[in-house]
Amino acid sequence: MKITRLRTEVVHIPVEPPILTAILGSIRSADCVLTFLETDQGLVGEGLVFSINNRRLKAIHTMVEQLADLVIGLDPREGGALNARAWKDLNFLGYEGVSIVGLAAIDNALWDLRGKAAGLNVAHLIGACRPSVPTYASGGLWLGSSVDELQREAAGFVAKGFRAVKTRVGPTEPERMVARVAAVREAVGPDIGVMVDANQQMSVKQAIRIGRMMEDLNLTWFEEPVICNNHEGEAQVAAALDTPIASGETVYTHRGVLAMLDARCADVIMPDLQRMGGPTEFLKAGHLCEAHHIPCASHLFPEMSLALLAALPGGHYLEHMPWFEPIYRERIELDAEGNAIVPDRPGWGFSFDPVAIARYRPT
Ligand code: SMN
Ligand code: MG
Repeated sequence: MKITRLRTEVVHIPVEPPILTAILGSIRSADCVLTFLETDQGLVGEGLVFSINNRRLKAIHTMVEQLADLVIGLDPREGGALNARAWKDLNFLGYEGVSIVGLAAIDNALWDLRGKAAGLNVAHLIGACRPSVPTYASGGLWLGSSVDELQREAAGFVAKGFRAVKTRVGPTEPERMVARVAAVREAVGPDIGVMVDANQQMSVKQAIRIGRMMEDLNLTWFEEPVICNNHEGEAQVAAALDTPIASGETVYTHRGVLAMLDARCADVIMPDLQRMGGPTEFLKAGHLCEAHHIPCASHLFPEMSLALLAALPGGHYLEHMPWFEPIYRERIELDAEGNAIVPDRPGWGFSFDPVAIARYRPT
């Protein structure tokens, strides 16, 4: 089998109502470059990368298309050759940013194709460690919600079957911030996991102070307390608190994860599939985490990350963010314990819906 063509589609998926975040302000849309790898046997591999509010999407789109020559002519059974070629090719531009996001789009589609060619879900192609993966509801509990709304939303997630939820903390005085998190804990009770994401907005001292104020809330983790490139600062926060520190969504490739592990700056690492550069690198990062006894969670892209976390011995929580749901035919399903079930469908097991693509195509 040979890959004969790389095709892309752009979709503009509204996030409604818009979300307020500490780092990016208002989020109004998730804009994706969908990537299709066509073959001489009729099989098609699918992957996506995205940007928020359509920022720099053209640059990403162009990069994906510019990298097509790395994959055209490749036999999907020799998919590992993509990364070998990409490291040489991207040496000139660098191993972060748009070049790696472009690679991710292609590697995402290539792994889907490998699974489809074998008739196996990607998790089963690799060799799954478990049939389902713990997950948390992440598409809610934003900064714009009142305390009442936070409590209603949190209880709603539990009613839907989630056993963990993530809330965000933003630029308010510490007492108010902690009261909002305490309200979420109160709404879900003691048996549900609660994560808190600070989106890099605190100083080391603030993070330690606020982290200490939250210790009694029994959080599953406190995420990205300080700016993402301050691994030393993250390490100080991690050392000062009993609450686990999660970080990693903003670093690139397994090299970025390795630097975090070396710095001992997080108790949980949560690689982002597109910043990793696709599944090949995500898995490498996951194995490095295991070697360092650090659980590996995921950031966004639940429809693809699910298979990868299921296949990692140290696989941890899947972030359930519903932003991309509208363009998939299938939905992630939860089992009775609130874990996301690995589908018994080939490739990612989640496929793009052509009707939805047409609906969300920018005009
Ligand atoms: C997040 C992700 C994407 C946009 C805004 C915030 C957040 C998360 O850091 O972890 O979901
Ligand atoms: Mg985060």
